[in-house]
Amino acid sequence: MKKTLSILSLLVLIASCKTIKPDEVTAYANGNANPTLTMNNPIIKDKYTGDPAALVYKDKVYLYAGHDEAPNDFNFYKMNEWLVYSSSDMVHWQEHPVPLKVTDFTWAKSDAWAAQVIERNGKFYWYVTVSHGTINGKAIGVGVSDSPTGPFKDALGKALITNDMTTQTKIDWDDIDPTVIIDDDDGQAYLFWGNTVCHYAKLKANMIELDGPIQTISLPNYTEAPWIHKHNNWYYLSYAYQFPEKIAYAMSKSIKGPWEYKGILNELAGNSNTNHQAIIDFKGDSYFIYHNGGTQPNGSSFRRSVCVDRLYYNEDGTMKRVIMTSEGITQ
Ligand code: FUB
Repeated sequence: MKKTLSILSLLVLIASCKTIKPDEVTAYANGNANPTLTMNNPIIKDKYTGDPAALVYKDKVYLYAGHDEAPNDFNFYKMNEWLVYSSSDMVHWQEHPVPLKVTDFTWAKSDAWAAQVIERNGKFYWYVTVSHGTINGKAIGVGVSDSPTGPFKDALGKALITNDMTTQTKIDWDDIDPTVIIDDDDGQAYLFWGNTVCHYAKLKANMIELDGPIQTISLPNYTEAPWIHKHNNWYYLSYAYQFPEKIAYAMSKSIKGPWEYKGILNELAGNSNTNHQAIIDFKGDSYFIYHNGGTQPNGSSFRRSVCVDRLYYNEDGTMKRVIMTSEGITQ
């Protein structure tokens, strides 16, 4: 009798159990009554995108990225053009027509690598990495437009930076990854760039000529992808650290340094040996924009996807370690 009761209780228990699908298990486990999870990362789901840079202009954010076009069986970068998206809320992104390609620079031969756009006096300057057609190595060119969404054209008709202008390292891909800032203290513009060596130089007010010598900054385990930004009177120089890359950063009270190393800001990004960050403030919040290789099933170091997460500062101006999420920015 006792045995029959136990079997009956077991049958009642099984009958009352709801079948929960894996997604729902995750949602319920997070205390979320709604089984539909919002996955806003990556923010662009129909194309592979890498090397994000962002510009806050008026009441929008413009996101610029390289288009990763490598076929699934090709294990290196295949990048011919840059893309632009805009958003008013960091959640919804609008794609604009392709604004710039390597072929817009007649002196360049390939490789739409990392780039950044800045506005000055109503014009938009896009500093881009490409491979030079006749001078061995990577080079930096400048595109210009009257609109943040382009179309952009070559502002100079030649490269701004070529490999033969920097001699600290023998590699021919050290002149990549430009980042640019106009110091709001005095209006002086600066260009930072480099792989292995972090270079910087002043730019003239016309934004298409250097204004003085190329200088270097020593940073621990510097690899590439510098991003220069200012927040509450501190200058921040974040960069890709080691390889595979984490993102680390240094701070200074002057754009000319000295730079004080502050540690790791972001850990390795999933399934990508690069991480490439952009950092902005927008409508009172701070954001960390980066790429990973997390798109399934073919995402990788050469088929990357741009993601956004929140960035937080401590009282002393240091930045808290970024927490990369699948949810991304939800409101
Ligand atoms: O996208 C090509 C290169 O990969 C970039 O220039 C680097 O920063 C790394 O993200």
